[in-house]
Amino acid sequence: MTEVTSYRFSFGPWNISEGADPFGPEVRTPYSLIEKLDWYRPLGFEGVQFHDDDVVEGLDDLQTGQVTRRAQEVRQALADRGLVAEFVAPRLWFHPQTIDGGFTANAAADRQYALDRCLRTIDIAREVDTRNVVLWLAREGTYIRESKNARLAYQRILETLNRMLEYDPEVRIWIEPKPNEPMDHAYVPTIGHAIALAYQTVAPDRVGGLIETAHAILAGLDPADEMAFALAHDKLGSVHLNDQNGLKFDQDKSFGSANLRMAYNQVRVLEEAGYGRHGEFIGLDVKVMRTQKQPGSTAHLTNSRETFLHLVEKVRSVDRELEQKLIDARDYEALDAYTLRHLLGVSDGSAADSQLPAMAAAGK
Ligand code: XUL
Ligand code: MN
Repeated sequence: MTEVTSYRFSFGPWNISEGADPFGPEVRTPYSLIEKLDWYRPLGFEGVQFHDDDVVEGLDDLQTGQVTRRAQEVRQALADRGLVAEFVAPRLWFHPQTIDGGFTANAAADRQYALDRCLRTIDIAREVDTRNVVLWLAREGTYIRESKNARLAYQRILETLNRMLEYDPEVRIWIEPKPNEPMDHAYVPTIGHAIALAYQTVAPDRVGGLIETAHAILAGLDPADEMAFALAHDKLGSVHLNDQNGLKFDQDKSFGSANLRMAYNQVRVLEEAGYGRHGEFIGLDVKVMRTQKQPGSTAHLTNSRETFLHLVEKVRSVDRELEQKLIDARDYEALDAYTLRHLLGVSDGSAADSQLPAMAAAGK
């Protein structure tokens, strides 16, 4: 009998947000971290994704002992609620010393700040009981290419990865690629870049990727194929499922909201690869619409989770024999029509529902 994956879900506290955008202020009042943690289980989530300062607010101004104590409080708050920390990510884009980037900043002192901050992130991760650190390389890029030496930049990113891996022999690093925003052009724009870097490090087995749907679309790529590439290398640490309507600002729409078929294919790739069977999470990096009123602050999370689960059912109920027949007959038009009908729920999956498979079988 084939094993059935029982999926576990995660999100980050930043996914319950107040609606500020570059053109307007907050439209909802904030919830505390503890209020947010109280919601995870009732909403169907078990994993918490953190930025380092989600765990320890203002950590740059604190002594090591204070950071440790605060992280331990959060660890207890997770345990009290039956939650686990999935990963911690250094927020390397807010501090004045990250204006020109972190690992690739032109000033040596700024690069040192970024490395020190990442080592602190590792300490925090271990305190909240996870080995996983995510690197979204927000400002590792340029507004104008003449401002940095790109070859040197990649070497500096590699050097920092190595320093992190050496600092803690247990830590795992998942690079979250994104091609742009806030930078014009970012280094490490795709999972291919991330995995090439992983193989170059001193500990390739401990470096992988986290793929976000919207980021792949912004790179002009198919998120399902990006995930498949990482899975083929056994390097998909986690995912940030969401959606994105074309090439514009990073939208973090609810999963499936812009392109249901693309969402289906992401679920299909994950399900077919057995993703999730070793505890990997289905992470959702979604943002509620600015128009949503206070009580609807978490609707995007439950909606995305439900959409994912409905799509799992779609993947599991596909008529694989029919698909194979159509593939063998090279009748991809019929395969396309069958897929759409299946997603629309207007077919029970049998060939009798459509003339197209019959025509394919007859070689017409
Ligand atoms: C940015 C983004 C981040 C990372 C975590 O676009 O997706 O929230 O997921 O740092
Ligand atoms: Mn993300």
